[in-house]
Amino acid sequence: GRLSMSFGDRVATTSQPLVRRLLRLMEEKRTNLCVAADLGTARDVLQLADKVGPHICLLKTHVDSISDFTAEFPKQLTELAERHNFLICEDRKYGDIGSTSADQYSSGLFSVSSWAHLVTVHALPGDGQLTALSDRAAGAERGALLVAEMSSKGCLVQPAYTAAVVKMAEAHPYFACGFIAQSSVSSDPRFLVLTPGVSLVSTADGHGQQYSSPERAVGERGADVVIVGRGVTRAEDPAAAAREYAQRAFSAYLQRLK
Ligand code: 6AU
Repeated sequence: GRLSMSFGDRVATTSQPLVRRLLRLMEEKRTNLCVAADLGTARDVLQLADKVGPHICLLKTHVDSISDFTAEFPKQLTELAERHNFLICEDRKYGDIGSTSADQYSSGLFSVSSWAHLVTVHALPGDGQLTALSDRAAGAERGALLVAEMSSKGCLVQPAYTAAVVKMAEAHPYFACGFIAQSSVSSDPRFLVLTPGVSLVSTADGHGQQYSSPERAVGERGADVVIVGRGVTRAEDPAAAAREYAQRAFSAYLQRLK
């Protein structure tokens, strides 16, 4: 299953182009780190992306938190992604009826479908969102990560919900690329499991976030990719911090293969 296979060997198990691309990239670049670039201005996000770019497989944005967003921002971010060889995930957590989510995805100020390889989606409303978003992707290499579990204290998700989210992904493998989760929710090698709530400096943030280490996330809980925000963005040297998280997460992955 997923946990005992290398990223490279998993490429052949799926025809989803984006999953194939990301697995290859992770294998070749030897990184399974996603940095959550949660900063308030376009310049700060772009500067961070340039610094951490060499160490990451994926950069995650919350584009609606950027105070000075213009269409220039995704253009420049895409250039950095190409230069440093990483993919982009907009963490929008869509959670409405398919028609509404699809409009939010493909139009409005942010026009997310035109630049984000991946987006996060809450499965709660049912699978109409996946078909609607996928339609709007209009043939581009696009995909979704389904939120199967959350890192926050008091999260209402129950095991039966998580199991249903996994079933939904299994029914939509052309667009569902994997999960945001805290445990090994699926052993299917086609799906990526990404785990947020990873930090080497904090255990909580005072607003419900709960942290564990990269070793714990990858080795014990079965993450493929660790997502690190403030552990990197608030470090004195974000590039050095990203390098350290990447090395530790990738070592834990190699250890898992033994
Ligand atoms: O490392 P942090 O706490 O600074 O940032 C964690 C990042 C944030 C959250 O919006 C996101 O990960 N996140 C998610 C995602 C990725 O969907 C789910 C979750 O359960 N917990 C979580 O923190 O950008």
